[in-house]
Amino acid sequence: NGRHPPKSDENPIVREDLRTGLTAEAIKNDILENLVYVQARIPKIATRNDWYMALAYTVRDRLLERWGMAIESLQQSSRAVCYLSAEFLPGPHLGNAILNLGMYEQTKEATARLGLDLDALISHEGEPGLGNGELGRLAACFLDSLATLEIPTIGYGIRYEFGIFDQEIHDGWQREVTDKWLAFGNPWEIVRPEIAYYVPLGGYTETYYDRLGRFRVRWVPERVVKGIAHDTPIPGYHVENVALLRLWKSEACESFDFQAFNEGDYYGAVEDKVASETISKVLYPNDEPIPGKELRLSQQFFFVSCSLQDMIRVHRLGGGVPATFDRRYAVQLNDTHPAIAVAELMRLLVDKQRIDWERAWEITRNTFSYTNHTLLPEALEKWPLPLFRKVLPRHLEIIFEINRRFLEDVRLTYPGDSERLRRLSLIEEADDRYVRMANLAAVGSHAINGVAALHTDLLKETVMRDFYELYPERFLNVTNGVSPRRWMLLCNPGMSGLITDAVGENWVCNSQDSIAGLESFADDGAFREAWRKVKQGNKMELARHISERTGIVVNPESLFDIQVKRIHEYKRQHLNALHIISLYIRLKRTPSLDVPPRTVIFGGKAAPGYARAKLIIKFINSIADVVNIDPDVADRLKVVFFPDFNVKNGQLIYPAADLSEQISTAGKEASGTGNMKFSLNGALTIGTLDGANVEIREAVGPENFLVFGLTAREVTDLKMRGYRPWESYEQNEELREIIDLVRSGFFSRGDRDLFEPLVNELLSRDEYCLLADYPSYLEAQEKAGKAYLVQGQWLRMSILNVARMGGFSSDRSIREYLDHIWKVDSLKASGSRGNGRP
Ligand code: GL9
Repeated sequence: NGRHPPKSDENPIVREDLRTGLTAEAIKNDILENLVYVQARIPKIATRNDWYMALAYTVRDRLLERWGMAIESLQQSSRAVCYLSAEFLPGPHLGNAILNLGMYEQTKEATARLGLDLDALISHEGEPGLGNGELGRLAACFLDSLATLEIPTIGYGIRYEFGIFDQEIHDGWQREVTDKWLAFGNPWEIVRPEIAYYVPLGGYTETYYDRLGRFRVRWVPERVVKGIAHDTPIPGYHVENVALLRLWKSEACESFDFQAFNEGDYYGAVEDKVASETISKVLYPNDEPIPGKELRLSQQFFFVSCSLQDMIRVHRLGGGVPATFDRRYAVQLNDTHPAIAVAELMRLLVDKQRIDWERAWEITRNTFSYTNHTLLPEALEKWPLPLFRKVLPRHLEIIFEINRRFLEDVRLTYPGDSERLRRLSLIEEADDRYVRMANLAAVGSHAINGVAALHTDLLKETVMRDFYELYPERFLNVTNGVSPRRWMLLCNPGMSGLITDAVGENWVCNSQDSIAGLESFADDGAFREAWRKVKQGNKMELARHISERTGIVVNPESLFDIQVKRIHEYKRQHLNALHIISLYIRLKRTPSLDVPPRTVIFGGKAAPGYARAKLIIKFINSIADVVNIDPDVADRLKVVFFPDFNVKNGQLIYPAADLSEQISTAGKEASGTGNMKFSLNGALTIGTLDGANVEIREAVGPENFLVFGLTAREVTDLKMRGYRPWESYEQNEELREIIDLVRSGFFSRGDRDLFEPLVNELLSRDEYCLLADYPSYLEAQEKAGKAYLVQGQWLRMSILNVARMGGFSSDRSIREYLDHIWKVDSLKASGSRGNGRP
């Protein structure tokens, strides 16, 4: 089927051999072999997990040869991309790898010959939850695109033993359950004990004179841990290239302190081992204040130091010297989490490689670029100075020196402007002193970007305004994107098939130009009908899972109105909930109401320490409990909270949506990528002019997008004037009725106190302007309902959404990073950029 055309004979790899061939027979034989020789099972007693593992190893076998080649080209390439991120959310690997390798049909045949169902094996796989949400998922989409565009790439991160918690719902409340993604082993990773680095922590610094009589500083750490590489290949789509995901696990340098052991202190002897392993033990859930968490700072430094040492080693293997480090690597800082890299590279170059400060600083700035992912003030990382000094005494000195030189320049640019100096400083000097990581990242990078046009504008106007005025040439926007492989081809085979039939298969890699060809089918009756059937099938599949997971039976003919994302007040799941109550009241009061039946579906985790977000989950489930059993609205309104939203569940949910809820307070959501996944899968968006919604609306056309609410500017103005939310309550009769109903205990079995914290916030402060946006939200919802009743028109809008979403492919984002920031060539290009000098 042309999925994986064999390359010409210059390709040194012969893939069609007995062991790793791509014929059904070769695949079948390898599965059997792996079952016996890796999984140690015979077919007769093999469980589904055994077969899954055998198949995973079979696919991995086919990845490894490509990987060997990729490593080689990485060492030979002129410049490589290193993506430093504390979070990666790759999702299940098996289905994606099979698609990207172009071996789906053959594998289906091979498993069938063994009496196995391929799709069941694919859905058996769990996922590495090594991230909180979109920031980690974006990193995974970027690796997919980098591999597909044949860019030499390493993603560096942490191999958390426990990723993001699993979410269970009990009595409507979220319960966190420890994630055990490694419990059955991980067939996708390869441990590389020989690739290990020492990472110092704590202690103090001292000065000395070296053999040449030069004045030097050395760091005498309190302890040293070892980081060990765990590698996972990330295949590109229908190319030989794979990206390398290299995650660091921490271990003790010596598992045993033999001196302590010999003195009879057995427990003391293993103490160091335990403390060392703690560093990569667990992912921090975000949305909770982090300052003061020494372990978090240690994690950040740990993975950054291992990664930079690794880059230096690989560079040296290729014959490079430290002074040309910046020509070899473009290193992206994914938010401020890896920002300590700026000081660490300076330390490695100055203290270890003995390069002079000015030259080291030039190399550092040429190497790094920084992406900001949020404007929320509570997410801007800063570390209390005493804590920072305790963990990283040498880095504090280096940061002081960077700051001294930096502020000297600022003083020359803005003589006498001490206020500005105070704001730009890497050190916050309030009652307590802090190290400001965003400032460190900004000073140490040659490029700074936001993740959607509006976000980048606001970044320049607000949190990074002083830096923008100082270095306007460093700022640019790169709007996020999502991989059309995972978020269409893999998760929505029905719709993918229709698209390919209509425009050919080029859209998978070249979405922007190719998928636009769908437009001409928007008015084609037969095509619309096929489109409807596919969506309907996806909805039935989701309905089946909903009933399995929650016991709630939903009507697949109803409008699937879906909001899935982390639970946060700024994302306003409770605004959606207010609309449900309004619809409920209207339906009870006017049974003849001309609205389509609706199923409102939620999914998302709340940070364990974020009480109000957890209360929002309880609020949604409490409304569901009342609505779902009320015979007056049976079959017309259902509410579902789908537990444990993650990548795997997302692959089931996005393709089944009719309406996508993107309703954050304008100015708060940096970009959003869920908004893209929904629209790409044929859902209409109801949304505010926030983040990438603005650009999605422009792309799909305002007539195919349901916009509502205040703009970012209007929100700011409203707050400046003095926002009085209780006036909305007093003036809007329906809103008053809804809020009074909640307060009466109607949704909480008579308990009037349960939701008081939510209601109180809305009436007194309403930080996120729910009540201000309520009337226009309701209006947009009414419009959505009416539009859904005219099925032909709705299908037309759905098709046009997909046809016009090609620009939101992560391939487009990555091309922009490559052209404007990284200046790295594709392995397939002849390469005019040559040595990639930035
Ligand atoms: C986020 C933003 O909130 C999103 O709007 C954005 O799409 C992503 C990726 O750029 O980054 N920033 C951030 O801290 N998170 C984001 O999702 N948080 C999580 O990952 C939970």
